[in-house]
Amino acid sequence: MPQSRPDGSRKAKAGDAAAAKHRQLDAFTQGPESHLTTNHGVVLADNHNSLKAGLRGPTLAEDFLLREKLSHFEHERIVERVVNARGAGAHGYFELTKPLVEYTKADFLQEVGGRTPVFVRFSTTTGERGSADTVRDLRGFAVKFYTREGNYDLVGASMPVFFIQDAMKFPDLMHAWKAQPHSGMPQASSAHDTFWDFASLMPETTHALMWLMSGHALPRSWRMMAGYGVHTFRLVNARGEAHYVKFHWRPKLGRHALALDEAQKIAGKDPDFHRRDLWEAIERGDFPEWELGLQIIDDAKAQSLPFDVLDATKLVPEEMVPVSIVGKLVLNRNPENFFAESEQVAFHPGHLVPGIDFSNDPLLQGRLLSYSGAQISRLGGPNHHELPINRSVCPFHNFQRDGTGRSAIAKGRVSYEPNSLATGSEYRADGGQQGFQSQGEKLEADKSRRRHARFDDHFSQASLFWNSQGPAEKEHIVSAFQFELLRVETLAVRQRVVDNLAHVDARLARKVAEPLGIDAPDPRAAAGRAGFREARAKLGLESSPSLSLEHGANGIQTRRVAVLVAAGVELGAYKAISQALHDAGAITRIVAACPGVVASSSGQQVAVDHAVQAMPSVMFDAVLVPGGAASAQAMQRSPEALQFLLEAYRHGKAICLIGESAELLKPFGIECEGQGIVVGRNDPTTRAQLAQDFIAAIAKHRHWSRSAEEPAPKR
Ligand code: HDE
Repeated sequence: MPQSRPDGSRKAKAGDAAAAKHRQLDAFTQGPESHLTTNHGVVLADNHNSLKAGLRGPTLAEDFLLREKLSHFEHERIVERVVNARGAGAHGYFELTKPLVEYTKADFLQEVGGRTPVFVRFSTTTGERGSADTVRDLRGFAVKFYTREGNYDLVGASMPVFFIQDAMKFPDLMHAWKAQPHSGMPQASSAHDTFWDFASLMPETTHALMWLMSGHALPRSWRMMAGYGVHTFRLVNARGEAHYVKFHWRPKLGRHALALDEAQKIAGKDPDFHRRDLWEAIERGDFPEWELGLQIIDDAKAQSLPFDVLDATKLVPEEMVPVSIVGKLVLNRNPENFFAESEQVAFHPGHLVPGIDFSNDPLLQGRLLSYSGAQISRLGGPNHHELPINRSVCPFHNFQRDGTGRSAIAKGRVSYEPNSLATGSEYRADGGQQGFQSQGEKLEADKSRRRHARFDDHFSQASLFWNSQGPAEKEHIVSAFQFELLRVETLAVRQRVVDNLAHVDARLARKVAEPLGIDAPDPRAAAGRAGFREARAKLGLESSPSLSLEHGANGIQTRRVAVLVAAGVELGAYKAISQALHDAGAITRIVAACPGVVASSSGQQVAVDHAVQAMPSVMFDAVLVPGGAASAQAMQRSPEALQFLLEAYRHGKAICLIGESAELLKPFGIECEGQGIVVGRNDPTTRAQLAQDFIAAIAKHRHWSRSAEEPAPKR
């Protein structure tokens, strides 16, 4: 494997920088060759037969070729991440659209149009490496910026708040959330006793629980998921002035959720749903994009907020501090190798560059102490910064030395500082202006293991979140709590959860409690338990619209539309609508009972993209059923086709029924007009309108107002 030389330069123009990481990685890539060798370059004469004593005799211990191959195989797994094990990543760039000179001296945030190469890894939090993508979970959204001043990692998440306030509780939270230690179950799920036992005894989790029980925890795609820095960080400008900052990633395609039933079915049909979606979008050239938004908060503003900006269980409502858009993130290149890149990438909230600093958030402070250890046990030693995916694009130099996996060959006899025998340079720059400067802060305090009283409010923002949800979102949250708590066997745990919820909203708590076989929620019982705090901040806000997924409209770009056909399908209207869908950026796929071709009503051969069984409705965002008497009749007789349609209906998807196919849902008592169902005739004069109506229905993403009950045939 060739050794790379860091080819990024501190002097390179900002616009050139995006290519620097690609060039660096390319120096390490290895394509297939015409012959095989050992790991030491010796050509293999035979890669099929081990060395044996005679044709039928035992294998000889001297077979070093077999030994090398088996030994490498035995060791080719590494420890998975203790959390966020399940994930995948992609390369891209960050481009600044608004200069931030006033707030930060970070080089990559100075020049508008400047591009910085990035690697982004998305993950679930709790599941193991082989678990499914679409489970209900908080997701990781980790961005490594390869800046000219070194690597900067923004190791964020898909929700703006976390479950706990202090790092001391993180191992407990994760132990309670992950599989139970005695049985190793359940996988990638919060729906079990230990999670809710812990959560119910820690009322500070309540706000994050509301997010976890909402559609925010079931993203349709990573490309349609927001990201947040979660903690409050600090930007520091060249004059040494600091502002608090909150980071937001806003997906260009909007934020969209799956239905719970759909997410669960996808987990079985295609556990790789999210990573496949990202991979395929990038391969198609539909490069996912997010805006970077900042909430910049000066000290006085921070003091005036009715909560503490150092508390990671709180967000800063946009009504209090607006989000200003300063850049965009584009992912445009899939990794060459999953293991070398997505698995070996090593993030750390302490990877900072001059101009960005952390805050005293006690959860973030704990993270600073944690990530290196995880990387060392995962990647086998202290030299993981030398792995190609982790290398900075600017040179690195210090006198650290040796250790497992060291690949740099440091020249000379000096590995200490100060010294006069290396270059003769004076490395001491005490108090100098170069390099990373920790933000000065006057601290005079007694050591203590207590929390500030401003951390005591556990419910006001949970109520704000609840009040900001639309009716369908509220139903989602209620049924999510019910689903999870019905799986909790210990009734006392169920009771504690609803008692806590009574401090969020009395109706929410009552609704959740209905099927649980417990007493009515009792806020006073919650108030009597350890961990409960009386404090409740006055937010002065009834609701905050941006907390709802219904907030903001987006087009139908990259939405997957199934075109359900059978022999005798009428193509006229279909062709016009399909063209309109493509023009709006959607992707259509012909789905039929069997692979191959289907003959249309005019005898045309229609190529089938997928058989119904291989590509169920949960793989699509909408369904179009063209007309044709024979086609509609065939579907009426096909349980698979009807199941496809009914499932799409139940998951709230836009459905367009043309001509005779308009009859398909009627036997199930489904009103075939409105609520995302568009019905039209096979009539050339109405096709354009039909297409527009269907597009508008898809753009709404889901029509949650439909009954969630399983439609059944009506007699
Ligand atoms: Fe992490 N976290 N975390 N975390 N975290 C890890 O680092 C940890 C926290 C997050 O794609 C680990 O390399 C502690 C909050 C992401 O590779 C580990 C605490 C948030 C990723 C670790 C937190 C995160 C990790 C596991 C509380 C949202 C995956 C292996 C003090 C902002 C990054 C590893 C990737 C990974 C520790 C809290 C996000 C064990 C101790 C809050 C996205 O070091």
